[in-house]
Amino acid sequence: ENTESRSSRGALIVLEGLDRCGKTTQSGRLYKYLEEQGHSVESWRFPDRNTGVGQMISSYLANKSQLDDHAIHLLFSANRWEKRSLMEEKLKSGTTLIVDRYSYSGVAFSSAKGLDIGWCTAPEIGLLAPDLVVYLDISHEKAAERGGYGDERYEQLEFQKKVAGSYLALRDSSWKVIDATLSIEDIEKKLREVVLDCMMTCHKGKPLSQ
Ligand code: T5A
Ligand code: NA
Repeated sequence: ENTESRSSRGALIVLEGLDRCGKTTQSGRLYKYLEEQGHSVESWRFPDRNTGVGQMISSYLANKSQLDDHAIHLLFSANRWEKRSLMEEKLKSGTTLIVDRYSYSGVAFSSAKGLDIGWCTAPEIGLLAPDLVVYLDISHEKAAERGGYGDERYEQLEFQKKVAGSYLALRDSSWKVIDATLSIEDIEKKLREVVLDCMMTCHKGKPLSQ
């Protein structure tokens, strides 16, 4: 029984990028594809606006409340912590999770405000480590042209430029970078390739880590 659960765990797949890079579009398509292929899969996103903490975040993003930069950073992190045990349960029971934003968003957006990177990273320690991070790469100028930014707090050209710089500093060789200016179908195809590859590695028994 042990061996079975070990060899059939799901993969933790994270999509990252600037606002409007296409994460929601691609998560939806990937979810549909994997489900049709018969995989056990769920589509998640952070912030998860459905929890109590998530509602505070949502109100802050909509400029309906003000919070100190450190306080909102910790709320974003708490929002991931409140989902951690469910996340572990799902992965161990064999469900693959496609997650739209995770810890890297937390660090990239807060450090773009000038907060210390070490301070930003500390509350993320102990959360589950992604098996795959896919960065949908687009310039802040091109992203801004898409459907226009709404009223949310971070949807501003100058700020997104800083966020792009933070992501660049965080990126490592394990990230898969996909050109987010390609057609939706081309991105989808590339995404499937890296995801199926990652799922295979997890099936073969790659341990879940923190
Ligand atoms: N945040 C988040 C933090 O500060 N700390 C944290 O810890 C976390 C988790 C909310 C904000 O919170 C910040 C980051 C964010 O600023 P959110 O609710 O996920 O995060 O909001 P966004 O990520 O900004 O969501 P968006 O909907 O703006 O962007 P998506 O999901 O990346 O893009 P998507 O798929 O909705 O597409 C945007 C538009 O582009 C078109 C789509 O049709 C749509 O109109 N599009 C394309 N057009 C041309 N070519 C393509 N390939 C296209 N793909 C999509
Ligand atoms: Na989104």
